[in-house]
Amino acid sequence: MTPPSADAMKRAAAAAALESVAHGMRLGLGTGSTAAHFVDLLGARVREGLEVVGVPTSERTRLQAEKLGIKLSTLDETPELDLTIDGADEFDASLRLVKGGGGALLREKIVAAASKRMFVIADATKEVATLGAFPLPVEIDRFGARSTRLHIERVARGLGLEGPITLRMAAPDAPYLTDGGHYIYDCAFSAIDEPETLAQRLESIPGVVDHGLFIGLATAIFVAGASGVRIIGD
Ligand code: ABF
Repeated sequence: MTPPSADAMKRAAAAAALESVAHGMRLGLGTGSTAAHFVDLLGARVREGLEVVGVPTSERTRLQAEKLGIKLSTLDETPELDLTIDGADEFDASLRLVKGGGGALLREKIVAAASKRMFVIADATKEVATLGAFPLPVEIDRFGARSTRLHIERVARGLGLEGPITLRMAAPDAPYLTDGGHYIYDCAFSAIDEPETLAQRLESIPGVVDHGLFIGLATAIFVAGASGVRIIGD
């Protein structure tokens, strides 16, 4: 039997998480190709009569959900959510995540923090023993970007972390800008042995807006592999 494609696994994880969505829920809608599967499947359920309200974590997701006829809101109108469903770039067995490869980390974290529960949907290739193989995105204010980078380097060195720190580019001469108008440094640290400490130290740098370490936010991870979907947590 041919193993399922990564895309089929992403959709399977999304479908499994969708089973927990109930009538009347206020949902955080994640960003990325796995979250897009969830939004697509949710749209089908909404067409069948399911009533929910969604708060999108990016303009991309907002456009997709709008086209599918999913009722949308904002955190200003709906500041507390029941459940957020989002993808991740990496996760470990302690439900710690690296997110932000798609550039939506700040809104993703704000929405997740506003939710009672956060379900992560992912294919099994994203499970790691130690976070950090995926370069950690750090979102920074454009003002003083080079000074902020020096601070990040110092913090990293203090924790024995090495590896290139690269300004994310949208084009050869144009830095990538997040929905909030910030830059992203992708930090290829390889193995982050103390994610909690790194998170705290990055948060203490004035120019850092946020980082892609999500700790204590995910309540369950739906991991789709060749033999089906496994749930970590909850
Ligand atoms: C978002 O999408 C991000 O935080 C993460 O970077 C990315 C995962 O993308 P994909 O589902 O396409 O692998 O959830």
